[in-house]
Amino acid sequence: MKIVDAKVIVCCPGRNFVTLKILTDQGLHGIGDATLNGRELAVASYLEDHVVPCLIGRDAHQIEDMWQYLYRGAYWRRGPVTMAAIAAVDTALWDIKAKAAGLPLYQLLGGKSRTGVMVYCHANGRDLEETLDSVARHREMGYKAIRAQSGIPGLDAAYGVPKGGKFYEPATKGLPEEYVWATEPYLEFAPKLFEAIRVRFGMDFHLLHDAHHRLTPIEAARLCKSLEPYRLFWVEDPVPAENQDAFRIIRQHTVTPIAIGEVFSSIWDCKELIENHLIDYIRASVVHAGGITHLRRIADLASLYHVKTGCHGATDLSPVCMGAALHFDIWVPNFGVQEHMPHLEVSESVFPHAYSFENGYMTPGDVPGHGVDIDEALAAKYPYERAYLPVNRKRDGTLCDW
Ligand code: KDG
Ligand code: MG
Repeated sequence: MKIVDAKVIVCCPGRNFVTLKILTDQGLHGIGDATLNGRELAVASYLEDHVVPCLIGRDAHQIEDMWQYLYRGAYWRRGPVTMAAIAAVDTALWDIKAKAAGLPLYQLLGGKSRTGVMVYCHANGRDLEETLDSVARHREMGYKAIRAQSGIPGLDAAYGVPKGGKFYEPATKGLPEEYVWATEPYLEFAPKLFEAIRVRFGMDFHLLHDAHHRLTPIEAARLCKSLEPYRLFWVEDPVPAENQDAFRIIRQHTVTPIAIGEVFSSIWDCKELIENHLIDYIRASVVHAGGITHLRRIADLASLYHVKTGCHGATDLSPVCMGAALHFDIWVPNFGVQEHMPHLEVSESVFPHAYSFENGYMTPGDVPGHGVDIDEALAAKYPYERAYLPVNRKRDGTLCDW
């Protein structure tokens, strides 16, 4: 089955998405997500200018060879732009292969290991009371796992908290917004938040929290230790992951499970963390870690060390990524949890999909392929709009991690 065309579709139905559509001589097409939040056009150009010309005429069934060709053949390996582009090709080819077989994608991976994919939602509020209300609402919706983020007394902005009662969306249109961050009030407030949640709602559901790369190792150790009584499912991204020895310090102080990896683009980013038992969950995603082919390799390594998966699933990962992730999740033996941040209705209308949510679990659906498509005519009505993630400064103006 030959690839006859491939196009890169950039659209902004509520937020920016980059989608690769591969067409074959047998009339089948497949799509893959290539969205890199705030740097979308870099991946679009990488695909359009450098990858698409190499795809035409090649056999759409040769997924592994194509992956190696794009990874090794580039010479310049890894990195978020390259790996998102490879991921898009890989996801589209898995979609095509599954459609050709007349099977849902998870069947090609080895079938279902579970009946549903436990997903965690985002409960958030501008203060403790609003966050408690949000936890209550999400429990009523059936979620078994809830990530809680709250506004912090003394700070105007905190990660994961929407502004003006709107839906939380990290990127904003125009140039990057600048926020002020201080670690001290956060470390004081976080245990109070989780104590209040456990006192009001009890212990029989999973609680998660994202520190979003903002702490030093010893601060992260303090946070995780202070949260131990509230039995978190995980604390995510306690420190940035460039210096991975930092995780040893956290481990020496606490038994709170650690999750990391949404910014990772390959197995080499997490190899040492996994092999040294420094993390409990790996958050690499289909779109940012080289597609199904590479994510499967990461999960297999992780399984040797009791590390489970917890794929990133914020709204900047398109419904195409969500669909592919759910096929991966329902198969992967060492599954932990999947992040679920529902897309805006307008985004969903551009990407019709077969996946669904019920009572805390999601399922990928049973249509051939990964079950997500793109309505190109509708997508064309929402052209790209420049948008960036925010940046953070300390109170004295020093730039720090967002
Ligand atoms: O583009 C960045 C977002 O995907 C990220 O900030 C979301 O940290 C995030 C999460 O855990 O979903
Ligand atoms: Mg995160």
